[in-house]
Amino acid sequence: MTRLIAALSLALFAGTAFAQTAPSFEQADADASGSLSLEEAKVALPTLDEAAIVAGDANNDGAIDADEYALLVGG
Ligand SMILES: [Ca+2]
Ligand SMILES: [Ca+2]
Repeated sequence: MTRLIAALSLALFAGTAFAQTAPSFEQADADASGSLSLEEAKVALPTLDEAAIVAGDANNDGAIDADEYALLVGG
């Protein structure tokens, strides 16, 4: 019974995390610079840690552009 409850809690938690909608790229780009700084990306995607965001910077320019953001949000 305890295991069932644990499994249900986990399923509920995963469902909640999955249901969270990420802000649009425009909303995430707080200073409207056309790209997201690491700080902007961290605010927009609080479920991702810094390493995940840095990994999402596919072209390594230190910022998350719209395409990179879409991949981060989608993946
Ligand atoms: Ca920005
Ligand atoms: Ca980039």
